[in-house]
Amino acid sequence: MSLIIKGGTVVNADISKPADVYMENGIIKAIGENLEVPSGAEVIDASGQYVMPGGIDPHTHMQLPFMGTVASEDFYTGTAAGLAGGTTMIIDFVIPDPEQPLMDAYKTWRGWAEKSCADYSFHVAVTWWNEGVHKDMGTLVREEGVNSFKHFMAYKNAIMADDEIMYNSFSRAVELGAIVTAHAENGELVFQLQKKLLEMGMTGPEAHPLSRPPAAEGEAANRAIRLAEVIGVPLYLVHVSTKDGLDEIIRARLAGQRVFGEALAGHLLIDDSVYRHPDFATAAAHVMSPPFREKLHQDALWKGLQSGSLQTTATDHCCFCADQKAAGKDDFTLIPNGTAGVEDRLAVLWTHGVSTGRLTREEFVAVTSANTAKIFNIYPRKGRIAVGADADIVVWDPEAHKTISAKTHKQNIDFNIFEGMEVKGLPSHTISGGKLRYKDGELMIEKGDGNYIKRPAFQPMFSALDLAAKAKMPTPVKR
Ligand code: DUC
Ligand code: ZN
Ligand code: ZN
Repeated sequence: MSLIIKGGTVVNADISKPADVYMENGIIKAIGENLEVPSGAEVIDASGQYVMPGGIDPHTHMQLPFMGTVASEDFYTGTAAGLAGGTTMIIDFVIPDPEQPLMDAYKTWRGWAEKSCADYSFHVAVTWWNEGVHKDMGTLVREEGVNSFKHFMAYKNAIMADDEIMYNSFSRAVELGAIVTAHAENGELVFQLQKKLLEMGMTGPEAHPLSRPPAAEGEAANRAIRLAEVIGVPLYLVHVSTKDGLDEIIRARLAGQRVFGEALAGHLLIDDSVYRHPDFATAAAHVMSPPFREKLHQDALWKGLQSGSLQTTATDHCCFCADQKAAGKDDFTLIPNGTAGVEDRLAVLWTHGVSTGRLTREEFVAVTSANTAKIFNIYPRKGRIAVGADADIVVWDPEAHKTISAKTHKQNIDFNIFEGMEVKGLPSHTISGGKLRYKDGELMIEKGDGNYIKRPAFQPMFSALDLAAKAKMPTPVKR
């Protein structure tokens, strides 16, 4: 199976140049101007278009069992919607129930994901702690290609990781050469504020952002960062939604700490007024955590991306339809948290990032694929158009435009948070594993086309505690 893209401009995170790209059996074999068309190769004309690494969405939740229901988008429909938007890989989350062995949950998610039609990988959440979790983390890193572990600092009485769990898990991650990630919100504060708001009679979605103030993110971001600092583990903060969280990242990075931050397309573009919409269904459709914020935070997040203080973009794609959201009609804390976006991320970031001059084309590639591939250790196999890399490519037509709508999107959800948004710049073709999977509105996919991507561990590091012990810990006073 061979394919050649002719006449486009190849855009990588560091450089752009006019070049044809030839691929065979899923791997890029040649890049150069005026390549000859090998006999039998399928030809894609990319004149006037950009040839970029396929998007990697490092934060999705396909068919997640959550808050008493199951996300409506499964691994097949979700990866298909991603391909339609130029995204060729997702990193989803295995989320064990407390007391469930990590390996059991991991095998369950692997089974669900077999129907994916684009490549996928998994972060694994640490929601509880015992010796078995310690052992399973080792198996996941050494045998299964998992190099990142997630910690939910919110969702008290469910999946929340307290400081003790984080201490144990962060310390184990250092030994294994893994990176830790965190959903940074102070779960106790959120829990107490939810109770208080309900007692005050505030039962509607307008109470959702009030129960999760920016300070709750700032505090948790700082706590995760400080734990990671002492333990000496690299940390990736998912869905940074506030200036408060971003400021903690900036401070830590200036101090030399390996801390990374992710921005969601939704947080960059939607503000908290959506929760005050008079129609319950519309307001509830926007309920996700952390919530959409006041505009000042959007400005900060854009600046964070522009300056490199935030490195990646994602969606937290987690779909619940109106009938599922209705579970919280009389109590906002029961509205399943989640919104969609895997199909729209690239188009909205191009439109509001590149077309506005906030990001260059190369920076767009950095924040939509290359940086994620680097942080999660699959670069340059993914996130780069290079000889030897996987042939996961989006051919991007900067002139194509559309109006985003739930009526026409491919995502399996009855609502789109970007409804009515005009976007200019869309994929004309998406190639995944060297095969054309999407062309001008049509998907050419089958269940199981995608592969599980192992992510190797980083060089295991000594923990800061070990180093401190060797270097500077005082010897006990003898009496
Ligand atoms: N936030 C959401 O909105 N949904 C899933 C999990 C999360 O942290
Ligand atoms: Zn989260
Ligand atoms: Zn999430």
